[in-house]
This record gives sequence, structure tokens and C-alpha cells, in this order.
Amino acid sequence: MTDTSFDQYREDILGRANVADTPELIAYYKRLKELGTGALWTVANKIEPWEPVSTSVPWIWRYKDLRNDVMKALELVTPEKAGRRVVFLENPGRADVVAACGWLYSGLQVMGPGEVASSHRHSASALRFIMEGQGAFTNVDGHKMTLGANDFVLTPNGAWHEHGVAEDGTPCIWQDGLDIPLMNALDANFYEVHPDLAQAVSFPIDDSTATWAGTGLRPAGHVWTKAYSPLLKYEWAPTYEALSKFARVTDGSPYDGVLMEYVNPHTGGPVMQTIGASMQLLRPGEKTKAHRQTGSFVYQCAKGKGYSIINGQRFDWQERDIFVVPSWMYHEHANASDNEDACLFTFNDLPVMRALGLYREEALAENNGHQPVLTWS
Ligand code: GTQ
Repeated sequence: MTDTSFDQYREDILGRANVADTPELIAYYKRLKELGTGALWTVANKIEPWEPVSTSVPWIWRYKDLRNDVMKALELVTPEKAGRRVVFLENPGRADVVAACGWLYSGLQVMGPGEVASSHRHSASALRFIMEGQGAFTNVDGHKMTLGANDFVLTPNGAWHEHGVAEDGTPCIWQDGLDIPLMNALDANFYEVHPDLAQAVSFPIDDSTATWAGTGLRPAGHVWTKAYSPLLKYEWAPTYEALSKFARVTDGSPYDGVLMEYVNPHTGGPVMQTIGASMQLLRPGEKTKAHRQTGSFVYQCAKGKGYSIINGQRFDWQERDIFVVPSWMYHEHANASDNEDACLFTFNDLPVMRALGLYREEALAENNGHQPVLTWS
């Protein structure tokens, strides 16, 4: 039996919609449309597929292709006029909702020395992953933080935030990640500009890491009631050190190598309510097996080089390249170097999947867990 005839057979015996058009039915559908209605059996198989069918496509944005054009925005618009000077990443299947993948937005923000983008807050949860430049900072609810390459910083929903670069800094580019499309899908997106355009720095610089980043320690007597992590910045050096140490004592996951999640030190849970993030290390020459998950994933290569096979398509990546894995698509990763680690930063919507009881994962059973490569880019 071919695949198509098997699907037909399943639909015939398992009660899936399978109604052939007749002139009477076509006239009936027309009439239903006039009434602002429709016959469920004409759309049932589409709106209730056997399993998730993402309209997002696996995709890669290579930094060598984007960098010059992102820098060019420095000359073309000011942060005052643009609000945020950002080149967003548009998934070809999600242009209508300005998503990089699923319900996740991503963009590359660029700022020059001495520039500041005005303070605002919104329902969308946001994060930054620093790509290059010296002197970047962000101020989140009065907590000002200095930022360096591969630092991961939160600007949680409802928190005032503004970004900038010190006078003596260099042009900085960082990746923004937000759940703007999800907030819009839920019709729940509010946006507010700070009454003073800039907010005060209310705490000592980098107080969040000084207070909450102690390994295995938490500040005695500190009360934290917000739904997101009190640790707002996760620096690269301790992150890489944690991964390197863990790699000495674990084989890691067959699908992800050595993967560690950024967590809220207060709860041990994800950093924000809707967005989770992790960093994974692939050892020299390591090749993982394929699995698939409900959830959308936006990756940035933070170190090294390699490739990922996503839904049968191979994407070669190196430091600063960004690629996406849509929900329920098989993916596997490989480190292409024989002597250097490769590290992949990821943000995702797993906290939403888990909170709603929708999280699933499945290993590829066939072919020893590896996908055949159908296309290569
Ligand atoms: O910095 O708050 O790329 O609100 C898109 C929307 C960045 C931000 C983006 C935003 C921001």
C-alpha cells in the first residue's frame, strides 16, 4: 500500500472526513458561506491533523550575509526615530505574523557608542543574546547591566527596559528574542512608553548577578514574588565553565549532547513564563541522533562550527549564525571540528508547552536515529 492510499484507508475506517464534492454539496457550501458558517467536514482534516503540521520552515540566517546590512542601519535611522533599531528575522512561512519560528520573534538590534533607545515595557517577554561589540548595557526595572559577547539577558514581560552603548564603546549587535507573535495571537499585547523616556538606575550596576548568580547559594532573607527570574543576566564565562565541567562527568543526551537550561534560581524553573533558554555543548566530532519535540526553537551558534539536519535538510553553521527548528520536526546536530567544542544557544516556547500539558518528544526510530539528508544549504 502506498502512503497516500494508506492515509485514505485510515480516513475511511477511522472516521476522518472523506466526503466527495457533488453539485448539491458545492451549492450547499456556498449557501453556508453566505450565512457566515461552513461545513466542518471540509476543514476537519486540516484543523485537526494527526500531528502538528508547522507552517514555519527550517531556516538559517548566516551572520556573514547579514552583518554589513545590520551595521548599515546605524547610518540610516536613529534610535529616537526608530524606537528600536532592529533588523528582524522573517521565516518564509510566518511573514504574516513576523515570526522567526512558530510564535517566536527574533531580530538583530544594533546600537552605536553613546546611543540609548528609550525605555518601554510590553506584554511580550524578551531576551537578548550579545553577538559583538564593547560597552552594551541594558536597564531592566532600574537594574543596569553591562553586557559582553555571549551574555544572555532577560527583559521580562511588564519590566521597563532600555538599551544602549557606553560613550567609549564600539558598535554592538545583539539578538533579540520575544514572544510578540504569541502575545498577538492571544490578543493580549500591550505596549507602553516610559513617561520619562529614560528610567533611573535604582540599584548598583550588575546587582542582579552579584545577588543571584552564586553557584548553589541564594541570598538569605531575600523575598522574590515576580513570575520571572530575579537573575536577569547569565554571563558567558560561568555558563561555558558549567558546561565544560558537566561534560567531564556525563555522556550527555543522545539528541543534544551536553545541554544545560538557564533557570530561575528562585524556583529552578524556566527564566520567564513563556520563554525558556538553554546552552548546549557538542564535543569535538560529536554527532547527535534525531528527535522531535512540540515547541519552536531559535538557535544561535555561540562557539565553533557544525551542522544540523532539520526535517531532512542540512544547514551548516558557524559562530553567530541563527537557525530555527519548527515544532515536531526531527533535528540532529553535529560538531564539524575535531578539536574544538561547538556551543549552541537556544530560546524556545517550552514553558508554554509544558504549562498547557502539550509537551511531547519522540526519537527517530528508523535508520539508527539519523535522517537521510534530502537538501543541503
Ligand atoms: O528591545 O524591547 O527586536 O520591543 C522588538 C521589539 C526589540 C525591545 C525588538 C522590542 C524590542
